[in-house]
Amino acid sequence: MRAFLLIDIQNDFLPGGSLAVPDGDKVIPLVNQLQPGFDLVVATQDWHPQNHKSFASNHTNKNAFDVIDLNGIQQVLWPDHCVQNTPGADLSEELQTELIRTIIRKGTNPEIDSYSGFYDNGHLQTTGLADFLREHEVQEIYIAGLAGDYCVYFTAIDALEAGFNTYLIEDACRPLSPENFELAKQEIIAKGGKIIQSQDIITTTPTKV
Ligand code: VGL
Ligand code: ZN
Repeated sequence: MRAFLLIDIQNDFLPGGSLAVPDGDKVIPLVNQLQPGFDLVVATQDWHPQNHKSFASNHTNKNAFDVIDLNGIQQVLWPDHCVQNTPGADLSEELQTELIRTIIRKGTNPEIDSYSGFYDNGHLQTTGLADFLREHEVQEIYIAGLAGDYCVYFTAIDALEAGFNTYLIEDACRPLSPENFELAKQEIIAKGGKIIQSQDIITTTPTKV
């Protein structure tokens, strides 16, 4: 079975949001078009309490994008984003949701960030996503969404480590930093993942002769 993971397609990561990914909205028509081609569609949702320690606002004398040590793990400090039950945390209204089987919420523990859809950044706690996918006999995972160099990247690495055949749909992702996304893609390839384009999986109807 082939699963499609839609990573954090939420208002705060879209143009006008508090942690907007450049051209983040461009992925939406593509992922909408791709969804019916999969056996299972799962979405993730960054879902932080207001006191989350990945927010610069919860530290004194720190700015957004500073890097700190948070409980032994390097942590980039972000602007407040995807606060639980706020419009910024909602999935985009442009995103088709009828085919989404389940939504994995992550980043709820204020003491640790959670980029991957599978685990927090310390790999201390699972979200249950790997078990859910295995229960549905998923072997192939296709990943798209935001941000390409953070949550998409960490989800892909964990998918590979969990033993799934992993495909990153490059044109259905957008990164915060193109340079970091290049490095991320190289690491995904080095770990056995594949970088593909949406064209590679859209099954085109044969044209009439
Ligand atoms: C993300 C930074 C902080 C992401 C989430 O979805 O890539 N990035 N929280
Ligand atoms: Zn976050």
